[in-house]
Amino acid sequence: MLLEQFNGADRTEAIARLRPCIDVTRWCEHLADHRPYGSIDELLREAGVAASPFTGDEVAQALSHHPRIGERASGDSTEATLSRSEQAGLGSVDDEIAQALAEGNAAYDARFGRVFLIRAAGRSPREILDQLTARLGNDDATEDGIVAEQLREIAVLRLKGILSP
Ligand code: 2AL
Repeated sequence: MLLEQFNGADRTEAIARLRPCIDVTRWCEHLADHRPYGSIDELLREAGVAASPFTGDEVAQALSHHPRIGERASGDSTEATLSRSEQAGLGSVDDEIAQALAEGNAAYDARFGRVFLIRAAGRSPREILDQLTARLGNDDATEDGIVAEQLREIAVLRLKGILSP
């Protein structure tokens, strides 16, 4: 979808286009209601503004859509396609890293009671594993801040992808 089309779409359509970036209604509505945008950069800036901060409930809602690191999203929704592309580098990791990621995911879930989330695009499996291991040592408040930031990064990257010609 081009920026012009996004600017001209009716509100419901614009919100539907944004939803696969992150399922936070307030964020989608904010971006739809601040149209028109003069450039993609302007839209991306506004996306950051609307994401700062996400509330705890918004984070929980958004996390429910993210498959675990190392798990391929199924289906052909926009959201699943984006997730598979972000996690493409994890498709052929060696057994040792795959096993360590699975164990790390389980440990994170036990420690924080939610899915471990990281912006996977642009990161190697080793870097993701190292971050997972390091973040297990965080206190709750630090980790809450990191998760919100990772969600923001994923949403902004997806938005960029959706609106690139
Ligand atoms: C994901 C995902 O699906 N895409 C991404 O960047 N990170 N999942 C996750 N648990 O971090």
